[in-house]
Amino acid sequence: MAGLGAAELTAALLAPVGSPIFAVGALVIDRAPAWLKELVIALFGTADKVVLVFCVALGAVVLAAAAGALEFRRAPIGRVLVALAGALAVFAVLSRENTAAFDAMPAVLAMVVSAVLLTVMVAQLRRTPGGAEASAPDRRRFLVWAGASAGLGVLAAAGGQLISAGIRATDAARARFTLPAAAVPGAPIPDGAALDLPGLTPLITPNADFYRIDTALQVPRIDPGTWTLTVTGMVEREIEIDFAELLALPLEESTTTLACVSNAVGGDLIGNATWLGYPIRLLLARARPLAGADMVLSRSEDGWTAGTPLEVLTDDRNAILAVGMNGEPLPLEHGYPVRMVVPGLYGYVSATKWVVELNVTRFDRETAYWTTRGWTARGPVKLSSRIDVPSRNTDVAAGPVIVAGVAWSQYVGIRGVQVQVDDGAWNDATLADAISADTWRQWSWVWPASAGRHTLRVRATDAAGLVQTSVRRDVIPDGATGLHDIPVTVA
Ligand SMILES: Nc1nc2c(c(=O)[nH]1)N[C@H]1C(S)=C(S)[C@@H](COP(=O)(O)O)O[C@H]1N2
Ligand SMILES: [Mo]
Repeated sequence: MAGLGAAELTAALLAPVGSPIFAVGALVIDRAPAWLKELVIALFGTADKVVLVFCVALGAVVLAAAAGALEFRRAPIGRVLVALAGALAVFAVLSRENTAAFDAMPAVLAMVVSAVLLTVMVAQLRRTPGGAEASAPDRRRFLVWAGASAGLGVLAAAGGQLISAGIRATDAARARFTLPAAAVPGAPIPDGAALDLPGLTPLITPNADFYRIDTALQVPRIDPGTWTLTVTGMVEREIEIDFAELLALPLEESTTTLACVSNAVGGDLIGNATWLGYPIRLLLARARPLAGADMVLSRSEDGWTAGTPLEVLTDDRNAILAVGMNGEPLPLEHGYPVRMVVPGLYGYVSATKWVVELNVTRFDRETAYWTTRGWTARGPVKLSSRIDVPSRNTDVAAGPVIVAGVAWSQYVGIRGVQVQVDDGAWNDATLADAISADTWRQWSWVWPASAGRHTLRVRATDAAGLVQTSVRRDVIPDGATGLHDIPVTVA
């Protein structure tokens, strides 16, 4: 524990990417099978990262205890165990994107401190013949040593985390940066787009409430002064652009609903924001993609990748390199300084945060992060709808009851929403005004509720006339289908 604590402290001070706990956690994220990740997200939602860090730390405590017991019984097995754990941590750090030998220092330090403490403490315990049946004062001295080093370790680790959290929170560059005005303002949001019903998800999701899904245990901290984006691969002319150049381009505003492929029926891994950014199609036009190219593999600073169909990035939609989110610079967790936003595709194939490269290539040549892990290569968003009001399992009074929610089919748009009570007929809901085809649309319906237990069910129809399917399918491999229903008791 003291070893790990020392490591977290040095990591915070000298090599933020070298934190052994986070590096091992990241290794687990990259290597864990898809079903395990789905289970963890299903059980803990967006708290998945906290759970993972806790598990890795717990694993370290168990390992420390095992090392102590083994070292006492049969030296040097305990030290060998510590060395193996240290080697795993070093491997974990070095297998990350953008790490150097220096970043492995905290892990090496953890190993050395742990091994020394282990040797000293076991020697103490040995001083009395009989060991485990050591005299009371000796045992007390040992316990004090063990307790003190574990305590110091926890303190140092916590201190290390506080320091790096502080650095993150006070990211000076982001605080200093003011967003340029939009050269092309977004379509105005009609007054009638928001129903303002209690319990209904707000039309625009505040940044602080926006769902967050990524593989980054530690949020990448990119200095916008050194950020560049390159357009590489199958292009006539490779391009490099820095942050100042990007901000000087005519930026466009657009409101787009972003959804995660892991969003279950009725789930909340979806949010709607007004973004400010530069059209990717204009940047690609400058690079001039070669005939035969059909995919853009975007890469983030921490090595994550997404494969987006080239045609989606060159058609008329608002696929942008975003720098602003709801009037603010992108929050660190949502991709500061620059991310992609593409209407109509799930995030895993399009919404690369902390983006640094667009590699023009082919689907038969490259695979992206999630497509090597059981998800399909192309991920158009599926027509879907959700009931927000009344909330699940609430009791309502008989008589007129407002039922409301959201429906979405980004880039296509929503034409209708219907609600069913138990197995009755489908009733047309009233649609709120649309912002555009790229955003979710609110709806409501007044239910003449009769006493008893009922099930409310919703389905949407898209602008092309497609009716949402009732066939239930899991989120793997390309997004859930099925209708959202909720139980309601009418008193
Ligand atoms: N660099 C990076 N970008 C990423 C991801 C990631 O893991 N790393 N996850 C993607 C996924 S799966 C989704 S759904 C969206 C979520 O974006 P948000 O966290 O801003 O809501 O980001 C996408 N961009
Ligand atoms: Mo996602």
